[in-house]
Amino acid sequence: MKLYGSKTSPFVRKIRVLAAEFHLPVTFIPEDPWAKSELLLGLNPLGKVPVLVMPDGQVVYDSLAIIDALDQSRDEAQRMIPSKGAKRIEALQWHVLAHGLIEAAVNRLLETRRPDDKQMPEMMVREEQRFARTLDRIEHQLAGHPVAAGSQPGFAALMLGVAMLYADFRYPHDWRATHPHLAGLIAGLEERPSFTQTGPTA
Ligand SMILES: N[C@@H](CCC(=O)N[C@@H](CS)C(=O)NCC(=O)O)C(=O)O
Repeated sequence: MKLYGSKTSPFVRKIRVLAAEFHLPVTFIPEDPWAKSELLLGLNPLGKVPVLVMPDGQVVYDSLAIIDALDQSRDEAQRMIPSKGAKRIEALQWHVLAHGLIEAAVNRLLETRRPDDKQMPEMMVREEQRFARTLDRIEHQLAGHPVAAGSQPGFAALMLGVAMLYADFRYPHDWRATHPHLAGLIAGLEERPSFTQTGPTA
């Protein structure tokens, strides 16, 4: 399978990390989504990465759809997202929280990149508040309900790891001191090959 994406995109990194952790046969092909190449627009009219091309040529875009496609290619017992029931909802909700953190950090970054006279500080504050609220909720949930303990980090830990390491990269602030359960959950992930091989400067 071929995965088109940029090294700095956290949406792409979600897929690369999962592919490495779960030994999925995914080949990474660099593609700058801002250049809007004919290739990218032909694959995905939204002009965004990640895009996955499956062995039979089927094209999948949007990171969650890609995660689902990869998951469906595995035995049911090995799935990252259980196929039904409360556990499925729980896994998807963890994904939503991690993905929402990424979106907030990306939106904040894009606002900082607009020309000075076009920036809207209230938009940055809005994203920072969204980020902070979500972190607090995650910390609260982890305090009462630890996820993915053990030597093999689970889906929630990996997705939150991608989100928080992206924050360290593009929105650095001291969230660890105030969110120790989250800090503990993702501690050490950055040393795993799935993370060292997929970082923005790897
Ligand atoms: N919901 C999409 C978001 C993907 C996305 O926004 N990717 C960014 C890269 S970080 C992109 O391609 N941006 C180009 C653009 O917005 O034109 C997903 O989860 O895959």
